[in-house]
Amino acid sequence: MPLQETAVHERAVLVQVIHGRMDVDEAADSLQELARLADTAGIEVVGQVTQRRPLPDGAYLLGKGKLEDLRAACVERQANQILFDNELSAVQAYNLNKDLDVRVLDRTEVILQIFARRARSAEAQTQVELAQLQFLLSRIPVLEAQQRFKGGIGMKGPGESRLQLRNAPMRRRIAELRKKMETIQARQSRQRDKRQWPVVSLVGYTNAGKSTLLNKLTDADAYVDDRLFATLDTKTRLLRIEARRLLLTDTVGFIRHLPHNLVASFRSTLDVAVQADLLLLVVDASHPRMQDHLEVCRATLAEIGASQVPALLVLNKCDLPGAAENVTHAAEREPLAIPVSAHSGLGLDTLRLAIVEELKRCCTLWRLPSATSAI
Ligand SMILES: Nc1nc2c(ncn2[C@@H]2O[C@H](COP(=O)(O)OP(=O)(O)OP(=O)(O)O)[C@@H](O)[C@H]2O)c(=O)[nH]1
Ligand SMILES: [Mg+2]
Repeated sequence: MPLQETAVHERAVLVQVIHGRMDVDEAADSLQELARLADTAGIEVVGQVTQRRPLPDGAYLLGKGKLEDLRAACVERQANQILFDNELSAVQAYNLNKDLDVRVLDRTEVILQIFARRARSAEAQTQVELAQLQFLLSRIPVLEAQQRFKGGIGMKGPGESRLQLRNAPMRRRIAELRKKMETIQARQSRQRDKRQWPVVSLVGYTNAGKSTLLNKLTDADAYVDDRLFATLDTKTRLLRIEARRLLLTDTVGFIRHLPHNLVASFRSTLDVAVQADLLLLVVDASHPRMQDHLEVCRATLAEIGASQVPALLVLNKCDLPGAAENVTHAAEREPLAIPVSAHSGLGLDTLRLAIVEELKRCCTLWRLPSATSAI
């Protein structure tokens, strides 16, 4: 469901600067992804401006000429927002917002906006608020530097102390939220220690079909949508295989350039993956950039400390025509990958068997009698 809460109709021009050794095809896919993120955020995309340059401009990211093109495109298309696919530095964001008449956001801010509007549980809301405050704090040095300049070089000007006073409640709130998250994490960890059944976590790129797989395997009713970041609140369901039980958990999807603040703030949600006995790493096999998605997932798993958790690679959406080529290529590089279709049910029996084999091998809980006892 798109985010309909926005009162003003939001119309955006997308911007991307391709520089250095950036892969052109991956950049094109990333821009398409930004358009989908905008759609999820309820923002209509009305145009796009791209530029190739050896190095990004330190002050504006774009060159001066392109900046004027962008200004003209906004007027012509009646855009009230500009969304940059590149991450903006605090200085670039400040300059662009000051010089252009419309609101300027980068990819990180668009993702944060989606998370802020979609988070439903208290836990997800706390995590999002923490990420937002940390993001805001990262943008403040420029304002501080300006105030310092006004107060005199090398001196503590009145502006700086005003800003510090303004920051103080923000820092206090961050400390409060961190404490709250620590309490939640400690509670979750105690619950996990008491668990009787192995935990298998569905992880993977956003829109790969994790929630659909959870629903199909366990008769659950997790929210499924052809939009990015449909799931922000994790769901756990009991899965029975061969008269044994395990817990299957859905998680937040990964995406390229996932903001680090968000990863850090979503620690308690992502810990479901770190603490799992087995991961089902799900990718959309029908996507032309499947291999990039897989690399992003593995890098994110490493970032959250889950790269040592045993994992089965699941190639989903094999019912779609685009999947055949990816599956053939993957078979060479990843011989243990399991092609499935959560829609048609293809490959799900193989997946169940593979889960059992892997748990037998790596999970002591699976061998305990409790895994078969009555609920
Ligand atoms: N054709 C096809 N579509 C699928 C399959 N599995 C899921 N989908 C579709 O892919 C879209 C995304 O599915 P979700 O289950 O919401 O994906 P997700 O990985 O949970 O996505 P996020 O929660 O956003 O990270 C939906 O439109 C699903 O109907 C499949 O096997 N085949
Ligand atoms: Mg989902």
